[in-house]
Amino acid sequence: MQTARIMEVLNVAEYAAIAAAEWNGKGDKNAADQAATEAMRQAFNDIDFSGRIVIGEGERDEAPMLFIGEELGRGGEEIDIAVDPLEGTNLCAYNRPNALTTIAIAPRGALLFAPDTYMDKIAAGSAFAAGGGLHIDNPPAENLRIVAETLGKPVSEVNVCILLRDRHEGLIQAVRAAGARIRLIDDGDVFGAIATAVPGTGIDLYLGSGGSPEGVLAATGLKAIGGFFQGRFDFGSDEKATDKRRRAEEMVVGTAIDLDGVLERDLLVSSRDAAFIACGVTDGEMVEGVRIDPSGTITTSSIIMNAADQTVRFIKTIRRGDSGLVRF
Ligand code: VTB
Repeated sequence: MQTARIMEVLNVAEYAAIAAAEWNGKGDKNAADQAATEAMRQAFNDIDFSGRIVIGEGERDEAPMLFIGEELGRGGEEIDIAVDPLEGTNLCAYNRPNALTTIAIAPRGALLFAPDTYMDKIAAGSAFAAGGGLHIDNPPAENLRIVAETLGKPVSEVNVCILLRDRHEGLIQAVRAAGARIRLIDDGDVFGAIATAVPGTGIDLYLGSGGSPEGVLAATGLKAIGGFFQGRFDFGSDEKATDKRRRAEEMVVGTAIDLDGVLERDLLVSSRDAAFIACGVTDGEMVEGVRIDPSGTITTSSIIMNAADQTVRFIKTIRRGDSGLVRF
């Protein structure tokens, strides 16, 4: 992605974060999500490109905006877009760390249309670009041994990020039995997966099942900077499972996706060119949240992972307030 395009999309993520941050700690996750979604859509529509949502707020009949298939922008370069306008709506509503606005972009056709189902995931940073033996089907202890060996530290110092969910009880027990540390998160597994590639977060490995759309977003960032990601759809076994699988079958027609197979990073994001952009809403280890100075100056912090120029950028943007002054 051209740097100029990236900056335009960064602007979109920033606008969404500023809109969502109004709701930090206000206990209303739906209002926060709606604010982020509306701001994101408006800002995308100001760009001279032909954007198409492949991962968004839902299907056309269930989401009023940023629905799958929605066309955005004023026309131009054809780009596919995956968004989670507010990743961690609860994190924002309760002012907990790491609520982000997230966007992935890639050339038309490169991002998987992810079905609305869970995905088992394993993610790690660029020390594992070639995998190094990591595999979603390995027992956790084996993956932990590989991470420890590659990073040159004992398993007892390996830090694994896992979503705090009942379905992860067995996984958590296995990781504890192996002796590793666990960073349990309430929500926000895009952060959890991406954080494996960002020094300073302290997270070495991400394991567990979260949303499939969030999987594609994380895979884009990890691909852009040479990290490791594998997934596998999990349709569950309840009464909705058959319906979910049927919808997923429709979505992957004509692709190389095996609904029960291992989803390698490059199946989820098939182009060499791709970028992941996230802006902080609440404070976190990777980026800070939105700051609004009494003068009205607004400061946002974002991360951009861009495959085209093989960069990771941490960007702090300061917007002048009504006073017209920039206060640092
Ligand atoms: C994750 C996480 C999200 O949903 O994908 C998770 O990244 C999965 O769903 O922030 P469950 O909550 O049903 O486990 C979120 O927590 C919320 O969308």
